[in-house]
This record gives sequence, structure tokens and C-alpha cells, in this order.
Amino acid sequence: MRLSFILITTLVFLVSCKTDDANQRSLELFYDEPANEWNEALPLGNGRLGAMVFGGTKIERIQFNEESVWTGGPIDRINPEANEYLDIVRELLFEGEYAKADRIAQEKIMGPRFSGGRHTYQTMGDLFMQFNGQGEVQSYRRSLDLRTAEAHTNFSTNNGEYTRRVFSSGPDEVIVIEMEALGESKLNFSTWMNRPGDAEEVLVEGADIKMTGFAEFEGRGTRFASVAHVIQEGGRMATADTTLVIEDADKVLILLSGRTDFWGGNALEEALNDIDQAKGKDITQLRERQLNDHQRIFNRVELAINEPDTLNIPTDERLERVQNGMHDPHLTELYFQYGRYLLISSSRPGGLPANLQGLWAGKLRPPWNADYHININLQMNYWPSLVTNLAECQMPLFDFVDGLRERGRITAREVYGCRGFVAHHTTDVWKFTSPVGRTNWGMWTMGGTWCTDHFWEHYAFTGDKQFLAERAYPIMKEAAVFYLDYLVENPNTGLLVSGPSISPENRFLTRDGESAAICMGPAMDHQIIRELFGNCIASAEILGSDEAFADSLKQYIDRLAPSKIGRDGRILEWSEPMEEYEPGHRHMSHLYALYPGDEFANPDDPWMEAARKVIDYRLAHGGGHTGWSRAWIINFFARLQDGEKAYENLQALYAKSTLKNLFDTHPPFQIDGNFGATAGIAEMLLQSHSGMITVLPALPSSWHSGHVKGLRARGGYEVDIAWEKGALTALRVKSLLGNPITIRYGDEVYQLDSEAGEEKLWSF
Ligand code: FUC
Repeated sequence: MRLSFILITTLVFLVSCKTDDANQRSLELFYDEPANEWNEALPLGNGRLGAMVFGGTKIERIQFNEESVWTGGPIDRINPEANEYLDIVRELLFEGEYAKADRIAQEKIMGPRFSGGRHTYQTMGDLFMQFNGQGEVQSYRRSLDLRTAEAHTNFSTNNGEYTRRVFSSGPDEVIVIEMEALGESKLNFSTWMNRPGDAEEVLVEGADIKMTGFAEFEGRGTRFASVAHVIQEGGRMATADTTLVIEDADKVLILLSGRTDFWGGNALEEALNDIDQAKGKDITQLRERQLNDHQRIFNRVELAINEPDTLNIPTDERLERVQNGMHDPHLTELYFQYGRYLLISSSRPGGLPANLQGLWAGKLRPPWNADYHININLQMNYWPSLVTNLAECQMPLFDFVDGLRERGRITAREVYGCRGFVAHHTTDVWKFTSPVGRTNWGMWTMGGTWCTDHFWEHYAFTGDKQFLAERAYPIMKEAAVFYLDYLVENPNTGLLVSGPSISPENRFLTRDGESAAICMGPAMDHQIIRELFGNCIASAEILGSDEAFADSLKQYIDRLAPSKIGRDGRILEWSEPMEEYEPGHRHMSHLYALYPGDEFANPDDPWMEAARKVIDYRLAHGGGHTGWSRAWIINFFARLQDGEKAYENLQALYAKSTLKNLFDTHPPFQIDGNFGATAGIAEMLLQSHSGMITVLPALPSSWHSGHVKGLRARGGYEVDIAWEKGALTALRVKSLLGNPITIRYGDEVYQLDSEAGEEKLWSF
């Protein structure tokens, strides 16, 4: 059936969309018992200062983080022989001597990797409260309300009722813990701070507990300070060694601050100053300021799928039902908004980007140092930022990647003899950029380059030309210049190829049955380079500058080896057909061009079928086993416009890779899957990568009705969509920049002009 679009000028949409309904829907994670372990605690964060709230009744634990508590410091990891061996390795690769080339690259090109825990992100510490005389717990509830960004713990005992509220305030730079005993009951507890290990110093002065320390490795790292300031109503306060003892209070407010010297200041002075600033405000002011700050960003997007939830069961039970095969659209609403919540809480302008655990790490040695892996993980953290209307949350990524350029230039010059800047598979707050560790992860120049696409996308969504001119184009150009020098001609084909390189982090079998990782011209490299060159060419045109440079890039694109489809119909991962060492590998790098790239976008062209075969093959061999890998697959199927498959993989993510507090698990906890799946859910409802706004491209049949409001599309649009019985019923597009609007729904394409600020409404 051909669908005709009726442009209407009334507010029919607002009625048919049942907008009130999504506001009413609960966006709460809640539980009927305290967290038994860290992965059950509930996360709070103001971008910089994070907390995990356990909600214990006898002992409350609040583990807290400050984003810059890092050990180590900048060190040179460049292998001094690298440049000398570069051409030798390339020659061997062109001759097909993969295993030999790999061995030489390992020894002569790769720099040292430090084993875990030496240069690492760390917990700042824990705040404990041990309660006395509360009586036996009779009813209990703890929750995290995504709409308010507050964690609540409420319980009653035979002695009375107790409430706790915790939030991390952006405007006031402290974690606020508000406790109250209702009726006749009183608060009696002792409170103290500590940290795993023994590197800290704790002392009590008046109503302050002060903890200072040095997070270090071989004498380098960050000095940190945290202050807990206790304000009580009623009762008495006493000191016992490094503990504060509160007796018979009606209400207690604890303000908790944390700072490091990472940015150059004095940690203790700053932490004390935060307390001074915050204690001048009463709890109502503190709450209101945090609420406004959070809701200003959070409330931009609403999602409602099917009928409102009537289940009203704890989140862990809800998850368990889904793990047993039940369908639960409310869990998807919650998971989607949780992803947005986590990004707002872990990545705010002026700070560091969300790391492998966002902001939340309870240990001194978190997995992979909770660093910044840039062969997918850091990028995935930011996949939802633009489409789910959180553009400003991506600012820390831009500052961070810009900050890689300085050392990236040295790496480009010393390792490769090239201009431009380069960064490899991983880095950290000390911003190393050289190839380190094993070849099958480290021998890969694309990490920083991939990140530059986020700069372009920021322009694509916001149309911010100043950003394009001052931030995006300069870094994209510097990345592109590197490849002008780095690409070499393959003597066997005459085409330009990258290398020595890998397809992260897979290996292949050579003809002699040995395994090797490095090669010349893996598919992903060229997909990223083509995209980068394309972004530079488009930017030069928009900015009306650098025509000659853009022309040279066009010539390079023409000579760059294209992706290929193999005899079995799958896209080749490497430049020649090779058998995968790990056929179910979690990375599906050769599908970069499907997502997040857009080179494979036309539903009718053969790449799509070939991409599907890649996914099927990977899945058939156990792929998608990490949360982030599964999240990537959801995005792939959304781009393939296969709502059922996208949904099936979302269910699998809940079933296999989701912890009780809805944190994604690698395992263990790693936050990228939360963000990747949030982007995937948005991508099922709205896409905008091929020059048009595609509405409901991958709607699964089980989401029979619903609406989403406030998503963003490339070209500068805000989009609301409503559907019933699987069909679009209403659409609102707000044109933010006045660009022409092209909409696709099914086979129908509709175009019209718009003015900046104008809203177009359709009903069907
Ligand atoms: C990438 C992945 C691993 C892990 C690590 C942090 O290198 O291949 O699975 O997610 O990053």
C-alpha cells in the first residue's frame, strides 16, 4: 500500500501521540533488598564525581570515584627500532610471509605494554555508616530514579521509618547524602572513610572527615583528597579516632567532595572549598539545583513502547523474567533511558570522557585499567550522544582526542616517518599514542582517526560551522595528512593500502596453517580512511577552503583498495580471503562501513547481504559474546532494517550480558554495551545517515505501538514519532537549521522545505 503523507497544521499529533503517558511511566530501577555486591549497587554521577550506593540497613556503603584518580604518568613507549623495520615488514607482507612479518613486527615495532594495575584508574574510596538500634527491618525498598538522578533507600523497622536520599550534584560539585528518621525513631551511627590498600591518610576535624592520598605507580600519579562534612539536626556528635559518631539525630546531611591534582590544583584545598560552597545552601536548594541541571538534559527524550507497565516488580526480577524468555518492552524503555542517564552522569563538558567503566570503578585494579580503548570501546560510549539528544556530553571526548595530537605527532614521525598524528588501539589519561603490546591489538593506526569521525558527526547533527572550522576540520585534516604519507602502493595490485595493520583483534591462518595478525590493507582500515577523506572533502567544500588538499584526497580515494566480497558471499575481513583464527570473534571490524560508518547504506546494494552473511557466520560461531559486541550487532541489524533480528539481539544482551543493576558486562562490568545498545534502540526507530530521515526503519513486531520524542537527526532536526499496530501514525519534525526535510517511511519518500525553528506535523 502506498502511504500518502498529509501535512497538517493542527496539533493532532500531540493528541495521537499520548505524550503525557511517557511522562507517567516509571523510570526507576528498584530492589527489595540491599546490594550484596558492587555490581548490584546503584550508580550516581555528575560527570566527574561518581558514587555507587549499596543501600545497606545496618551498614551503608557508598563507594565513590573521581574521574581523574589515576596512577602513572606520561612515558615514552615507542620502540626505537620501529621505523627501521617498517619497510622490511611491509615487504614480507606483500610477499605473503605473514607469520614471519608478524614475528618481526612484534619484536621490532611494538612498544611495551604495562601489565594491569600500574597505570590505571582507581577508586577514590568508600564512605561507610554503621547504624545502631534501628530494630528489625520489616519492609525495604531501594531505587534509582532516572528522572531525578537520585538514589533512595527507605525501610521501616519495629522502631520506625528511615529514609535516605543520595545524589551527585553537578552545580555544587558534591555528593549529597540526606538521612532521616521519621516519627519517634532516631539516627544513631558511626561514619568513616577508607580506601582499599593503605595509601591514604584519614583524620577527623570538627564535623569533617578528611582523606588524602597518592594514587601512584613508581612515584607517579595523582594526589587526591576527599572530605565528608556532616551536618545534623538534633542529638550529638562525637569523635572516636578517625570516625564520627552521631547520636540521636533526627536528620543528617553528609556532603562528600573529591578532587585530585590532575588538572594542576591542590586537591585538599579544592575539596574543602567544594564543601564550603555547598554547605551554604540548604537541602532544598541543593536538590533543586541538581534536579534542574539533570532534567535540562535528561528530559529531552521520551520513549514509550506498548501499553504502560503494570508489572511493578523489582528490576532484578524483571531482568530475570527476560532472561527466561519473557518479552518486556518496559525493560527496554528503562535500559534506553539508563544509557542516556549513564552518559549524562559520566561525561560532562570540561571533564574527562567516560572510560571503560564510565566513571564507576570500585577497585584499585579495574579490568583493562578502566582506560580508553580506542579500537571501539571509547567510540561506542559516544554512539548515543547525538541521536539521543546529548550532544554536550560528547565534549569531553573532543577535548581528550585533541589532547592526543601532541604525542600522536611524535609517534607518527618516529614510528612511521609520517606527518600528521596517529593513535593506536588504546590510550589513557597520560595520552600515549604508540603501538604497544601484542600485534593483534596494537599494530593498528586507526584509533585516533576513528575518533575524528565523531567530530564530523557533531557537525552533521548540529550544523555548527564554527565547530567544523575550528575543531573538526583541523583534527580531521591532521589525521588525513598522516595517511597521505602512510599509505603505500601494493606492488601486486597497484592500489594503495595501509599497513602493517590488523583487523582488530582477530587473527587469520596463513597458508602454512600458522596464525598471524598483521597484513596490508584490512577492510576496516580502508573503510575508515575513505570516510575520513570524504569528511575532509565535504568540510573543505562547506568551509570554502583547502580546495587543493581536497582534490588530492579525491585522487587517493580513487586509488585506495576497496572492500571486497569473497566467494562465500561474505565481506572479506582482510585484503585476501583468509580463514579466521577465531570465526566467532567479538570484533566485526569489516562491518565498520555498515555501522557506525555509512558506506554500506543502500538497502539494495550487495554489501548489505554480504554484511548479513558476516554477522550470521560470526553468530553461528559464538560471536556477540561480550556485551559491547552484542550491542554492535543490534546496530548492524538496525542498519540492515531488520527489526526482528535487532530485537532478538537486544533480548540476548539482556539475557547474557546484563548485571542486576543493568550495567553491561563483558564480563566483567564494562559500560560500552550500555551505550552501544542505547544507540541501537534509537537506530531501530530513527536513522539519518543517508541524507534523509528514515522513520521506524527496524521496528520489531513486538513493539506494536508507542512513541519516541526528542531524537535528533543529521541535518539539524528534532524528531517525534508515534506508531500503532506497527504503523506510523504521527510524526513531528522540528527543523533547527532550516534545511530541506527529506523523510523516508517504508518505500515512500517525501520532501519539503523548512525554515529554522519551524515544526512540521503529520498524522496518518
Ligand atoms: C577491546 C576488546 C576487548 C575489551 C577491551 C577493553 O580491545 O577487544 O574485548 O573490550 O577492548
